[in-house]
Amino acid sequence: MSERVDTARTDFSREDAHFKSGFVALIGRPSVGKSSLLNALLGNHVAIASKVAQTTRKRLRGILNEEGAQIIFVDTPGLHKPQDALGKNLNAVSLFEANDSDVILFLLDATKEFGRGDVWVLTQLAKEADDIPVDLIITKADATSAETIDSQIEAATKAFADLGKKFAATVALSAKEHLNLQLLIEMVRGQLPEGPRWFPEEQQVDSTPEDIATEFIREQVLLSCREEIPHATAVIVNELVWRRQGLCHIDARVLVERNSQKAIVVGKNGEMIKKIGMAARKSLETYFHAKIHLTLNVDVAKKWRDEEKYLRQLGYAE
Ligand SMILES: Nc1nc2c(ncn2[C@@H]2O[C@H](COP(=O)(O)OP(=O)(O)OP(=O)(O)O)[C@@H](O)[C@H]2O)c(=O)[nH]1
Ligand SMILES: [Mg+2]
Repeated sequence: MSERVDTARTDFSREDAHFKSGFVALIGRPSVGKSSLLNALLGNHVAIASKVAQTTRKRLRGILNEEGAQIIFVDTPGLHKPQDALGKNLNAVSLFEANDSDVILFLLDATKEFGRGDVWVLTQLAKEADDIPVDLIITKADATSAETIDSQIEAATKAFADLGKKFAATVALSAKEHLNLQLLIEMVRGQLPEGPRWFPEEQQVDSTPEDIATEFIREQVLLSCREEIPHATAVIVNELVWRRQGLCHIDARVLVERNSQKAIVVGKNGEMIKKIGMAARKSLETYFHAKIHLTLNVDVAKKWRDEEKYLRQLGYAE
């Protein structure tokens, strides 16, 4: 709770005696659709989403203001079997956020059979966040049948019951088709305690402009490159300066782990990095409503995923 008071709480006055507010953690295995759901709930592209597992590497708070309530949805990294120090840190972030929330949404992909990874996540929740209500959220309902959704609900409910727990509520939804999102908002609102407005009404996320730039550049690497490149890539923003109103200069470094990866990200005659830069600039211009001047360099940082020094510099370590 101390961190929340330091960084987020800006207005301690209650709007009225019955104002509702709280933190709602989006928890689940990689690629279940946590970040896509956050974007759909906020109606804006704030969190990066891709087919690659472990797209999200940092907590991201998205703030939804409703009449008489403020709901803070917290996007988290997918819980998975870690392969390196980065993976261990990502899991720790997700479990910390689950523990620090008022409501947990356990997201289950309707298109992937309920499995051991999901049971592991539920076990962690039963252990680490024992006293917090957990809702079952079936995602990607647009991409499967009603029967499959029912069997997913049945499997997850049984697995949670085997741990002596019960979901507080269940919703099947689609971020892609905006199906049942309002239902989710109403349901969560009913589960929140009375509390203050934690963030000013005009604030939509708790990320800095540098965080947004880092992520939007990394998103384009994930969308443009395959195989091991997405996992081996990190981005550092060296400089973000507003030259004047409506014109921002961003200088950033794309880190990869090997020379061979650098050759792929740079591409023949620099074509790949040019494509990545152009696409990132476009999405940053949409987000910031400004003209963006972006310079990108690609550097090799050997084994950065296991190097405490890099993990700290990238904000992936405690
Ligand atoms: N059909 C369909 N696809 C979806 C939906 N939501 C997300 N996806 C797809 O699922 C993939 C993973 O989505 P993300 O939102 O990045 O998943 P995540 O849970 O945040 O993944 P990590 O950050 O890696 O843990 C992407 O290719 C999305 O386009 C949905 O409602 N319907
Ligand atoms: Mg994500």
